[in-house]
Amino acid sequence: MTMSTVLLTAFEPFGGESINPSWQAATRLDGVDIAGYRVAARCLPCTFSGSLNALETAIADTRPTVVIALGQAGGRPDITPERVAINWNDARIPDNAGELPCDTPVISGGPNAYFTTLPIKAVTAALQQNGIPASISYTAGTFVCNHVFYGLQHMAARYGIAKSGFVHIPYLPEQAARIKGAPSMAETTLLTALNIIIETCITQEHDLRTAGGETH
Ligand code: PCA
Repeated sequence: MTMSTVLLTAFEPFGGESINPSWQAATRLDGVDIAGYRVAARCLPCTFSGSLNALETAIADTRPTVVIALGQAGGRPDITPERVAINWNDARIPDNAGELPCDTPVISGGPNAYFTTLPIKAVTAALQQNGIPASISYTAGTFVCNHVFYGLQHMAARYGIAKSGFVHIPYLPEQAARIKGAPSMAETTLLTALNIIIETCITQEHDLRTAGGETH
């Protein structure tokens, strides 16, 4: 019997950085088995025009049951599983192809938004219980990460993906060292976190119903 696959996507560096923590961590899990699943890690270009084609190719190649897309959220202090992807592109900085879309849809005619189908409250609780700072985020921004998250949710049903979503991660210490006051998370902690995230997404059938959310 062939093993089911968890596809872990991450991004190449962008915005003048020379590394992206999402790929630094994800690449180390390529080919690893977690909770009876095989992890396939793929790096996506940080471009509006190329990221969704690359994602679709990765999905077609690996035929995953679960897809967890990762990206860098520089300035966030903790790991943030995302709740919602919106059908909106609005770039503050050029992407890696120099594109700067302003107020365009990710997919013309698509629904305004998609929710994650990952058990993000269970993921957040599991991370916290293991001493790793985490909180749910209610915006993945309007740059390439949101673009990929929206596109992923849009294609999930077509490819028989049971659970999919997006998780933002902080800077690595070597990135934060160049920006006064910037928070960061060590790569070893990130790797522990990714193992917990993957295992929880595989094993948790229904999300927890615990109080959370934001008041502002
Ligand atoms: N973070 C960016 C795009 C690529 C990445 O890692 C974002 O949050 O949109």
